[in-house]
Amino acid sequence: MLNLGLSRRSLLSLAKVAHVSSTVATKTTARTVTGLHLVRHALQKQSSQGLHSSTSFWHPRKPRNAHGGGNLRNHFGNYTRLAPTSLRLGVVPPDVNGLVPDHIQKPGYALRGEPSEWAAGIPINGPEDIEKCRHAGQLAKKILELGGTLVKPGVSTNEIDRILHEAIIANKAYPSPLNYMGFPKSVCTSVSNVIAHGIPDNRCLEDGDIINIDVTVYLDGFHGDTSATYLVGNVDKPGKELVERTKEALDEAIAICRPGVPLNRIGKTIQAIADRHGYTVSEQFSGHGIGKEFHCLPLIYHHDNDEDGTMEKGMVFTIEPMFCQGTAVGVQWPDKWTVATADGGRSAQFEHTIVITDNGAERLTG
Ligand SMILES: [Co+2]
Repeated sequence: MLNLGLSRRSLLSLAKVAHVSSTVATKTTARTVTGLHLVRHALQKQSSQGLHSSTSFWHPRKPRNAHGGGNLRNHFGNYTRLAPTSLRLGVVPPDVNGLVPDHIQKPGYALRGEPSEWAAGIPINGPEDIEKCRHAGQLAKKILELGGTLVKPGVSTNEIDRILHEAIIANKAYPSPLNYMGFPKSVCTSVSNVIAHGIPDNRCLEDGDIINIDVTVYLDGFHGDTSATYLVGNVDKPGKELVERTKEALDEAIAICRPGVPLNRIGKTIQAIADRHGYTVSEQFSGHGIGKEFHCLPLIYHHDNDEDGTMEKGMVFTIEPMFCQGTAVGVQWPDKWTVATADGGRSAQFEHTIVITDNGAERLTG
């Protein structure tokens, strides 16, 4: 779970989606305007310039909120689009002391919510640290699999969060997302048009949803991070294909990893698969180094990129591509966490933590 903000390329594709002239986007810098504000800004410009407005973009026919029920048919398929249920800004940070027993070893940010500064370089892990990453990774895998068994219509994402939280604690680990920069829950649950960082709530899963469950655990001083997208009941064909292709992209990307390979080969591999099948790749989130820290270098971009850096034995990082049906540009909800596609299309994600070995890569969460 690492939000990079909007890239310049994303801004340009947002302009395309909103049918706004590209001058609007080029005048707007990625760092000064985010998410929803950016969209509003673009649309104000758009109306003041009397340009054609896209109804499917900003006003999906009869927008329904997450609790409204009923399926919404649109050109991306047959599923319910989620929308914010509150305009309250931000979230209330969790009561970590009330939720996690004293005997559980907590990461440095757990009580204050502030992660530490990043180290300048990419950590190279020795055999002992890798073994600990493997333990954390294998627990994350087990918890995610438990999450998968809970996915069915009628189950709330709060319920999934509660059960996984208890299971993580029972295994003497800490749920890494809890109070990471104030995140209020123990796992992320991102449903249908939510790209990432969805917050578990009392919405019940519906037949036809897809849901990504993102699990990170902190065990014996090391984090392990994995996620998968599950089908809820009967999902339409475009939804199933989106999920399958995203998983395929992660598998293909892991398959090219070994010492000496440029890190940017990961993004090129993933982008090629997305292009072949007509999907877009989120550029707002990246994979990341992981180990003693939840997030560290290297950043792993999933889109076509020319960043520097070469894989070395002992590097531990995540690969976690997000494919989208329409635009990959996301807007952030008022909760300041949830990022959903700007056009309401669905997004799927899969993630593993891997370590670079002598002649390939091992899935620590596989
Ligand atoms: Co991650």
